[in-house]
Amino acid sequence: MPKLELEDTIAAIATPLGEGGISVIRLSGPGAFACARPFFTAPSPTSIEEFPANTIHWGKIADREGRMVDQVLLSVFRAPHSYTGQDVLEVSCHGGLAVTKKILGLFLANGARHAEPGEFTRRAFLSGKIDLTQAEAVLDLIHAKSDRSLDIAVRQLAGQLSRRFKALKDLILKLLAHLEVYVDFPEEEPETDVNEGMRERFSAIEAEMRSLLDGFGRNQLVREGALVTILGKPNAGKSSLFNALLDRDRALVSDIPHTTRDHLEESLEMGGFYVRIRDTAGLVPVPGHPLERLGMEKTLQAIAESHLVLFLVDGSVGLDDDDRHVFEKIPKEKALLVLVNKADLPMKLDAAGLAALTGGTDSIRISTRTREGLKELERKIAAFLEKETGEEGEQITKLRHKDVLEKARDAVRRARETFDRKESFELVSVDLRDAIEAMKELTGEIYSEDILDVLFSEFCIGK
Ligand SMILES: Nc1nc2c(ncn2[C@@H]2O[C@H](COP(=O)(O)OP(=O)(O)O)[C@@H](O)[C@H]2O)c(=O)[nH]1
Ligand SMILES: [Mg+2]
Repeated sequence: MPKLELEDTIAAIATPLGEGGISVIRLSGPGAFACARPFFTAPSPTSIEEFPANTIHWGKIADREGRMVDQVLLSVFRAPHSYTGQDVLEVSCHGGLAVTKKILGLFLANGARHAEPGEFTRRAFLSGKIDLTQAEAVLDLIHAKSDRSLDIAVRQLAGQLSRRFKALKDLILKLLAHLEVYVDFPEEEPETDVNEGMRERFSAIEAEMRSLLDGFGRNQLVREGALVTILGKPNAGKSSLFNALLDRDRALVSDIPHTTRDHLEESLEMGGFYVRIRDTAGLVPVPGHPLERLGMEKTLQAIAESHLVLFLVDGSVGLDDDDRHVFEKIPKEKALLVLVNKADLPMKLDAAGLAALTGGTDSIRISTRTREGLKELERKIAAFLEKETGEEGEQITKLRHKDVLEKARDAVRRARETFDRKESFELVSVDLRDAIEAMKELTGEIYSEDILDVLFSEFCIGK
């Protein structure tokens, strides 16, 4: 049934719509060459249908009436050696809106259908060029906002995560094969060491599933960004720090307390990580203005959501009850960095008092004015994220992976429990087969149209 989807020829603009150096219009399908032929002329007399695979040709695109549209480069790919696994043509024209749309229009008027979002990648999947986790990696690669995310997407696209899934599936298959020997010969009572061997296989499978599932939260941190919140009493310099980290004047800074009412959030890259940094309204024991109270509620919410809190104190004044009040609002288990700001001014802060308040947490001296200590702060934030996300192996990246893997895990658990109760191996193998089915869903060996529709609807047109 899905093969039908591959029978027509699709076309789309593959570059962002707007003005730029070049734009690319992509054609894929059995009719790609026939579709472009009437419009493209090259200086050589060869017809485009004879152009060899993996070649690029300079030429002109003209409409049916022979009016020149643009000078272009035509890239030629032939099935199965193309992105989609089909015949593919890519026209690189000058990057203007009118010219790009005009060329697409010519193709659409000559038999091509406008591609759906992600349809080129969907075809790559349907023709077996990539599996489902690799298709998902294409999207992650496009959306990657930091070196870290990019790295994960590239490895997943290269098939590393799929290999880990396949290895896990093989472990389950082997266990099943082992069991079935005894299903076929029920009179053979397994020896104790055989039982022991099977128990070990169960543990290995369950451990691998746990490890994959554990990676999900860490990976989310890498992809969606770590939330880092700046906290401190009014006038500590939170907004100044926010601006200094962003390297621009994003938040209003003034020596009037409570200048910041709402919290602001901006993202930046720090040590290869995608970080969402938040400036907050100062917390005071007794809010004066109603807006102040609202601002503080938002600050409390920001603390709860944060992965890391930057507790900022003003070193040019002594530690006071306002600082203590702010510190009390930080839950004990929150990851924390203590910053002493305004290091460019004479220090009045009592270091021992600060250490007593923060339970001996090391502090970093900074000045948002001279930028002293900011590099060290960025290093510390990156080191924290390094530790949180871990370096090891491939990780699952999608909610879909997590859901399907949990389904497989539950099936394996049921199988193991049946096995432990010494019930018939036939019952054990029923659950193991369910686990294998779930593993096949993970890589897309089995899939439904609905799953593909959801996955590819997130893509842009032309990808
Ligand atoms: N000397 C000095 N003044 C600073 C520094 N950081 C902030 N300030 C000043 O402290 C005041 C309060 O800053 P602001 O960022 O609005 O504080 P917030 O209320 O915590 O957001 C402003 O007048 C800033 O110019 C610093 O590192 N050194
Ligand atoms: Mg502020």
